[in-house]
Amino acid sequence: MKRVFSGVQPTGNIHIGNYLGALKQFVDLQEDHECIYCIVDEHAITLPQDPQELRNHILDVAALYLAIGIDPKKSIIFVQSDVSGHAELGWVLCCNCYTGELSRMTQFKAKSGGQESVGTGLLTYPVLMAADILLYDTDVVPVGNDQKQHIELCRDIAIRVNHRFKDTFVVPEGRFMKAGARIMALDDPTAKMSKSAEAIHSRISLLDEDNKIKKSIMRATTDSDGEIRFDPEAKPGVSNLLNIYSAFSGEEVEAVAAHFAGKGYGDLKKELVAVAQEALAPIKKNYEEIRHSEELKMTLRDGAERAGAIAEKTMKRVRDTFGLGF
Ligand code: ATP
Ligand code: LTN
Repeated sequence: MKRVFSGVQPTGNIHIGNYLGALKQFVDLQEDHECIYCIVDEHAITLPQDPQELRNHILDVAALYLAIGIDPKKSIIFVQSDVSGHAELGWVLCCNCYTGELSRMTQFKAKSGGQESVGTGLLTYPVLMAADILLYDTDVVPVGNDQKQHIELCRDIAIRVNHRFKDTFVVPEGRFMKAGARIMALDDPTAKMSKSAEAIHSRISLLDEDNKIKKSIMRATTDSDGEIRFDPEAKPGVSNLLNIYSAFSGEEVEAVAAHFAGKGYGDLKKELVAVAQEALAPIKKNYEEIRHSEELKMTLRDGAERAGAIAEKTMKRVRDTFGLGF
C-alpha cells in the first residue's frame, strides 16, 4: 500500500477551503492507502501564537480530523511536536537546502512582506515541511494548490540527497483536487480563502452555524452581468461559488454550471447554502461529541507512538547515511 502524509496547522478555525482542498481527500484516501495525518504545531509557531490558544487549536484540529471521518483504526493521527524526528530531520535538510531556494517561495514572500524583522522559522518553514514528509517515506501528499511550490522543494531536496547518497529518501508526489484545490475568499475572489483574514464573511468555517453559512454565501461577491457560467478569469466570484458547489456535491463544475444556466445569482446562492449546510451538519454534530472526550487525547497518544516508531527507523537510516553519532 502507498503511504500518504499530510498536515494542518492548528492556527484557527478550519474553513471550507481547507476541507475541500485537503481534508476531504484525507478521508477518501484511507480506504486504500496507509495514511498519516499530522497536526503541525511546530509550523504554527513560525508566527507568534498564544500558548493556551495553540493548545486548544491542536485539540480542535484533532477533533475535526475525527469528525470528518478519519478513522484512527485505519489512519495515524498525531501532533508533530510529539515526534522529535521532525525537528531533527528538519536540521539535516536545512544543511541540504539553499537560502536562495527558500527566499524565492511565494508563501515566504507573502508572510514576511512588510515586516521589520523576519523570523528564521518563516524562511525555513518549507524545510520542516519537507522533513515531515520525508520522515515517513511518503509516496503521496494531499494538499491544496497553495502548497505546490513547497512540495516541489521537498522533491528537489530528496532528489539532491539521493544523488549524493543513493536511496536515502522516497521522492513524494503532491495530490491535488480537481475542484476545491483553490477556494477563494467569498468577499474577494482574487484572494485565497484563509484562516487569518480579518473579515469573518470571507470564509465559512466547518463549525459555522447555519445562519452564518447563509449570511456569508448570500453576501458573497459576484458581478453585475447576471450570467452564470464558469469562467474564473472574467467571473471569479461566480466561478468560485460554482467551484465550491462542485466540490461539495461531487458533480463536475461544467455540469453544475449547466444546471444553473439561465438562472439568477440568487438561485445559485440559495442552492449553495443548502448544499453547504447539509454537508457541514454531520461534521458539527460529530465534533461536539468528540472535542472534550478523553478518547481524543488517547487517540493522539497512540498516534504519536505509532508515528514515532516509523520516524525512528528513518532517523536511524539518516544518521547512518550522514555519519552522525558514532
Ligand atoms: P492561512 O490561511 O492562515 O495561511 P491555511 O488555511 O493555509 O492557513 P493550513 O492549515 O496550513 O492553513 O492548510 C491546511 C490545508 O488546507 C493545506 O493542504 C492547504 O493547501 C489547504 N488550503 C488552505 N487554504 C486553502 C484554500 N483556500 N483552498 C484550498 N485549499 C486550501
Ligand atoms: N504547509 C502546510 C502544512 C503542512 C503540511 C506538511 C502539509 C506542514 N507540513 C506536510 C503536507 C505535508 C500548509 O498547508 N500550510
